[in-house]
Amino acid sequence: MSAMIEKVLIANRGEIALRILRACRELGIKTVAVHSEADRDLKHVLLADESVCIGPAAAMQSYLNVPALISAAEVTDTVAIHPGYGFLSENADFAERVEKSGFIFIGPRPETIRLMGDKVSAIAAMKEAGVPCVPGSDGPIDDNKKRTLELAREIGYPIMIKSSGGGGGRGMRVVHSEATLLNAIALTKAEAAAAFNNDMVYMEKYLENPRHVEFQVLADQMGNAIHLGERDCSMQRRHQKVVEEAPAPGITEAQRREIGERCAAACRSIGYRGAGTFEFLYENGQFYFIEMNTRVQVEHPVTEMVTGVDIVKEQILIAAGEPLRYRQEDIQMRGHAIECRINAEHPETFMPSPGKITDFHAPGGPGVRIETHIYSGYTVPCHYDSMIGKLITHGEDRDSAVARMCNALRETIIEGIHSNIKLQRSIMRDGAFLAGGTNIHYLEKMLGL
Ligand code: MV4
Repeated sequence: MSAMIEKVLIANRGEIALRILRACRELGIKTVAVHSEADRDLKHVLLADESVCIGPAAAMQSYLNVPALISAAEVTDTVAIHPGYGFLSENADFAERVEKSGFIFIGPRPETIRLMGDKVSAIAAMKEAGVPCVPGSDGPIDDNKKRTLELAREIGYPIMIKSSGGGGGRGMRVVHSEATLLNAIALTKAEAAAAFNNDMVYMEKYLENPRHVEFQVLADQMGNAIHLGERDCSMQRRHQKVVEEAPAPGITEAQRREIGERCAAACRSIGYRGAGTFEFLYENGQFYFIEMNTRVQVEHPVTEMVTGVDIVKEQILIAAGEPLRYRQEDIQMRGHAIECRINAEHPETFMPSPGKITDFHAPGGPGVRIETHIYSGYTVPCHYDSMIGKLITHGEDRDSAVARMCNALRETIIEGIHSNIKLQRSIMRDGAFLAGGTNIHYLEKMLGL
């Protein structure tokens, strides 16, 4: 048994900060909350053993302020820093600064974050490790225009141009024919240079109607790695996931074992550490790797509900140097889980709807889980993401998880601000959603966009 981490600094806010605080409490670890001037009333700040104000409301001056975070860790005698998701969670320079300052970064090694942050190097590493990828340029597009046109013809149109420094939907362009290819590459390169300070771009076959299916992995520091099955996150609008579920409808146990084992093997081959997610496009029964996320994800609870594994606790135990507590054969998927993201947003315009929550009533009952930091009287600040919580239900099968979600959404009362609860209720009653297996374009079509 390695020395347990005595104190964790939570370098995040909102529901995930509360989720991390709860995992620390279960492990008997002291917590330090850091918060901006706009976030003094966050629930996890009130619950933490210690709290430090790290700067003004603007994220650039608080949650993204590396010197302020390192100082907060120093003055509180912090042992480890949990970055949550968003903010600095996938910033290799931050992870490096954390480690160079003598703290444990609860996440992968900085070099791994850097490898996966660069999509060209991530795809090369995954292809080498035996993970199936999208047919494409297998590297950056160079100045050889003749070779580029040949390559595109071999891949076949439509083609997608992607920025190596992008990801998550930023810096990409679809090309339908040879006539517009070189111009599209030049435009994407110029945008990438401006947005990511990196003009490297690559090509992939454009998949027209895929689903977004992702695999959760855990890897310890002794070289053990397992997968926790997959999630379907196809229900999205403008690259913002709206509903997630586990398992993905229609995926067979054989496919899960095959792709999951390839992801776990890839983790072993690159010396991955911590929790991670392999993102795939799934079309016509085939999986195509597109990106890897090196953080805990918003939608991790659906995997927790079907596997019984506490992913955030495992992240902390792995960072403490513990060996994985599960072998692959210990992992069984039980039933079905669905997550509805709850956003403070206008139902028609999807514009953020910050303000004071005058009344809040949480749902409950068997198989109902809520992850939120809101309470009656809490004011949602305008400075951050509009997601204020997540409703997760679990049932013995998909229909029962959906039925529990319908009930939970009906019971939920949030007064004083607008929310997307009505939208979530309409998704839960939608025929195509109920049938399962809708693709990444479905929600936008359903909304008439
Ligand atoms: C693609 C694609 C189709 N073909 N790549 C968008 C986010 C980024 N992670 C990758 N994305 C896509 N890559 C190929 N070769 C379609 C998308 C895509 C998408 C992917 C997942 C979830 C939602 C999406 C919405 C639009 C486009």
